[in-house]
Amino acid sequence: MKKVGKGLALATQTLAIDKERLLDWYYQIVLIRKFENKCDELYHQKRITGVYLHLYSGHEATGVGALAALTKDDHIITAYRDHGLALARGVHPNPIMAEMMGKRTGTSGGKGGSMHLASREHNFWGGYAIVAGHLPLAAGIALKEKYNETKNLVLCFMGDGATNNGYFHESLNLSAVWDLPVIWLIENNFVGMGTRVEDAAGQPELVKRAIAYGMKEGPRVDGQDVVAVYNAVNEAAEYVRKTSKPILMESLTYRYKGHGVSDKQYDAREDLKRELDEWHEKDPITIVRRHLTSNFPDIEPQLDVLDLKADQAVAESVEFADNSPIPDYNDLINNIYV
Ligand SMILES: Cc1ncc(C[n+]2csc(CCOP(=O)(O)OP(=O)(O)O)c2C)c(N)n1
Repeated sequence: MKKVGKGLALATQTLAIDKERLLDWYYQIVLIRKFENKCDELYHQKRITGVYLHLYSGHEATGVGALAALTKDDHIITAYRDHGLALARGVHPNPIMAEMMGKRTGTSGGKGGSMHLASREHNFWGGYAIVAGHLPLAAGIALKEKYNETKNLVLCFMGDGATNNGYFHESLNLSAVWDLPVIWLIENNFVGMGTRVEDAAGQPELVKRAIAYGMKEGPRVDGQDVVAVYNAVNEAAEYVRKTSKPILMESLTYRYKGHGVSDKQYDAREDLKRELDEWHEKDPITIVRRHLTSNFPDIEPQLDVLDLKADQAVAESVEFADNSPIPDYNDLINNIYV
């Protein structure tokens, strides 16, 4: 498996043959960034409501690179930082924005909101607010695929904070005992709410936990570089499909907007401001742009067009959500099992 840095050598070869793909990744990363910025704005205008709004800004390369390595029959499940992954999976921005604004046309009819995006037709199973609560579900979906003798796998994203929850132990252990086809992907942004990884984990190199479960230890990949992430997840997926065994891997990334958009840590702490500035220098957009401009010298105008296209998609999603009805009483009592 490739570690941070090494992936880039291979990445450059991939680039030369796949300009269109790289352009598509650029568009997706920019779309997620712009979508999240708009959500931030709408939240502060109280047009998106709810206790929290967790943005994927900063993590975009991890989501886009990882999902590009899957087939449409594979499954994705994640925690509450889920908007970017829904977009990267190809869910249309309109129903995502409508869900954010609690509208009937949203992915969950407006009843899930920001933390519970899901789309059955995309095998995108959410969107969970209970830290690590989705890990047993990932194992269950993988068990179903194994039982049906398919080659489909489950890609389960989680934050570093999830690795200290009992569900993590139970799910990873069982997946190793039962040889379940899961990629357990830790998005390590180095902090869970306000707790640093090194203050919460005896082994801060989280991927090493795999050893305890007799599971393959995957790479710690540079999560800011879409190509490195794609290559690493692609390789992990090949391993899982070939062996029907799980793998644990880690993507090193950073959340730009704090835990949620009301998080004021960055206003109060100079050290965090410096840390944030350092991560901005390794921004996913800068890196993917660099891949493109260094390989294709005349590409800039095409990137400008994609920027504009992303602006339009976001504006259209807000218009769609604004013009959508709110759920009515029947929607409220629908899908309730007694
Ligand atoms: C079981 C449980 N415990 C505590 C919380 C409160 N909580 C919400 S998010 C969070 C931090 C999780 O951090 P991490 O998994 O690293 O994800 P990140 O926010 O960094 O993406 C905590 C403790 C919760 N939602 N569920």
